[in-house]
Amino acid sequence: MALTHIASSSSRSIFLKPISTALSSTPFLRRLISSAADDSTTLTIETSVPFTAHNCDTPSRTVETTPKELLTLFRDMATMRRMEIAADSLYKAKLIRGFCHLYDGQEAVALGMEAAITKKDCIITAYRDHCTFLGRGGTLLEIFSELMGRQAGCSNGKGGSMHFYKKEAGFYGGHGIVGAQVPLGCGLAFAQKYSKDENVTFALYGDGAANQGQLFEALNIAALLDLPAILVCENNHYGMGTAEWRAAKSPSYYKRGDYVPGLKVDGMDVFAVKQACKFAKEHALKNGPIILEMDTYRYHGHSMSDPGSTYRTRDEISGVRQERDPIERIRKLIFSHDLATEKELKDTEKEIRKEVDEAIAQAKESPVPEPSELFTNVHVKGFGVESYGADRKEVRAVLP
Ligand SMILES: Cc1ncc(C[n+]2csc(CCOP(=O)(O)OP(=O)(O)O)c2C)c(N)n1
Ligand SMILES: [Mg+2]
Repeated sequence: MALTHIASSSSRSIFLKPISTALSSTPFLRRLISSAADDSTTLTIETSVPFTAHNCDTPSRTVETTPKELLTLFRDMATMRRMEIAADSLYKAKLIRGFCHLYDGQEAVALGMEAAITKKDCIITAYRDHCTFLGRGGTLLEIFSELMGRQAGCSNGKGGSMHFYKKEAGFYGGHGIVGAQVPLGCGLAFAQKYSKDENVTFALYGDGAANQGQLFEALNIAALLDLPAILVCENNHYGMGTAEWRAAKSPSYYKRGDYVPGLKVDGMDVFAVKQACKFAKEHALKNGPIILEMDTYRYHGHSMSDPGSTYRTRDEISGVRQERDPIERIRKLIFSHDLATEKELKDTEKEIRKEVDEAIAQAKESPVPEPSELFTNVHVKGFGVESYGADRKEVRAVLP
């Protein structure tokens, strides 16, 4: 790995920025400002492994970053990790009910993508959506409130774990039907192309969803119309308890678009993800759709009802933690560039834990939705002709 030398520790000036405005800067963080390299210092990092391409060039393995970005990525990733661990505990305490799918292990995908794009680009994903929402600027309070079904949640406590949205930041959910978000994402890309706004849509789906027919139908139309659609297959190697090799004749998901180019990316390396997403955005604006296969891993079971250890070995899970963990990779980079000490990063993690606990306490104060809310946001009352009555023979028309 090629790592550049940076300025001496006496000139360090780093501020570990919180992931969202919800996280306040604290005295401890101000102490971290005191470290090396101003923002203009450029660090050159090489991605963990080369990219593998299908019908396109490969992006360079050399990625530029700054001390500030490295430290911010550490903080943001550690926040995501802590948030998901806390959600696990809240679920076990029965404060979160229903479906709940955690993202720990996959954080580098959400953050690397975010680092390459703007909030005018759109993201749409499946039900494993907590960290994507945080990456788009959502707050811990909105997340924990939504998870616990409280009014302060991002969907007013009516959506729950699988239905997070932040339309003003280009986040279109949060979808429970496997694969359904991909055609919707292509629709968003259609709107972007139609309005000539030079933005793209990232539609994320899993290795299980990759075998669905609707994905290929949407891809065909997207390719015919050269839509700026980037299909991101988060290959965590399992669809519920089914290993990829049992479900897919070809698990080379980056090649599955046939006539659509694709890239295989180390999804545990946030800089590889960033580089690939930058490359894909440029490609999509010029040429139309592209597939990115992110090689990643989920530490938790599929959802909270799955212990996650019956269809894979504990050694496999601990092996990934030891060899490929996205947070540990950044921690090592920070040390090798002398940007923070072990203690400073540990203290940052402690501080994050406190922020998460405070958000949970605040979320618990938020009331559950009013009973009358049961009947809102279900259907939009539309215009048109409606038939009603026992035999549906009576007709009523509502004109605009
Ligand atoms: C149309 C449809 N079929 C089945 C399910 C049940 N189901 C939920 S998640 C899932 C597995 C999806 O795996 P993958 O696409 O790899 O995503 P991951 O959970 O690994 O992120 C299945 C079969 C569903 N929600 N929708
Ligand atoms: Mg999967």
